[in-house]
Amino acid sequence: MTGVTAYIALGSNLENPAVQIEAAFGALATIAGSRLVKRSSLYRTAPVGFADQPDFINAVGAIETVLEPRALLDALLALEAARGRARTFANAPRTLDLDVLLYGERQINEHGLTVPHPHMHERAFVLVPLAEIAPDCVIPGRGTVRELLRQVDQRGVRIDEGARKAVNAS
Ligand code: PH2
Ligand code: MG
Ligand code: MG
Repeated sequence: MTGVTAYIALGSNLENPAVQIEAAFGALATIAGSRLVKRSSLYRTAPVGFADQPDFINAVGAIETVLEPRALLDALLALEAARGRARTFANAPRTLDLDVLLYGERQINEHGLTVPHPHMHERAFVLVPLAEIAPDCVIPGRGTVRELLRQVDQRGVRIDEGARKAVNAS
């Protein structure tokens, strides 16, 4: 299959986040016309934006896909809904968030679909796991992941050994 490489951010801070993220990697691998080609470790991260909520588990996956960006987004939203994602307010706690970070080098500005993800270059909880699997990847209009990572505060983002154990035990 020849397709485009897209990077997906995974996040959860409700209902056993590490299990949610592991299940989400499994689900990403089942999206039609797509295959999961890389996945980062699981990271435990302090909440950004709305602070009064549990820590997150975050990770990043790379898929190769023949789906157009809108069809990919729809598939991700369906996976979120299947995990019981409720949309209440911006940055609210969630069982599963799946965001399109990058779709090749395309820049897209459509309703509900902005690629590159408009905040990815400033969020350590995205850049740290992305750098683990694709440090030389270019964020169009911004620079390489490696360069951008140097400019963010990485405190509050760490590999979660506890999460790994929780997943193995389940
Ligand atoms: N997602 C947000 C807002 N804040 N903070 C962390 N640590 N991890 C996230 O995934 C996250 C967040 C909006 O999607
Ligand atoms: Mg989202
Ligand atoms: Mg998000």
